[in-house]
Amino acid sequence: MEKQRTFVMVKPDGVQRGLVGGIINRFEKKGLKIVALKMISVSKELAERHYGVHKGKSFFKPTVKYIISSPVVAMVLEGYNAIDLVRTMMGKTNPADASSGSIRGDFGQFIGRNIVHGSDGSDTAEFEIKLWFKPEEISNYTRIDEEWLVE
Ligand code: IDP
Ligand code: MG
Repeated sequence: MEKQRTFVMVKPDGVQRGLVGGIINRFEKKGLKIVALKMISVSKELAERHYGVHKGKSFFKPTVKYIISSPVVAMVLEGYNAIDLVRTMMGKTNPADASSGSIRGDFGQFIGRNIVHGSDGSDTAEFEIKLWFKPEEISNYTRIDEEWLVE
């Protein structure tokens, strides 16, 4: 398994519904390491760049409006297979189709209020980490439980 970094965001509905701690706790308990973390009120420009691949689609404008509607909590998580692992833990895009036990499956009901974002591949992760964080906002450190996490 490859060590990776991925960009994760608790979206405005997650912040407003008091789900930030519970969501971060799931990732921490799984063994993912937080290497960057901040709350941001997102500008329209940043939201449009983040969702740039969806420009022109019917949900682009409403999604940008959603992301800028209230602060978000942005983070970089590190771990083995972190990109796919976070996607699995988030569940399918539409919470109505997401499995119970996943974040979207447990906490959401509507596709346009799906609580959490995670990068969908290594190129996307690199792009999104650079877009949301300055290099000095990312910490390189060893967690004391790392040797007990890995086989
Ligand atoms: P993902 O977040 O699971 O990667 P994408 O297909 O990349 O899903 O869509 C990005 C985001 O746009 C979704 O998380 C959701 O917030 C929003 N979105 C996608 N499709 C729809 C839709 O059909 N209606 C409303 N919002 C949507
Ligand atoms: Mg996506």
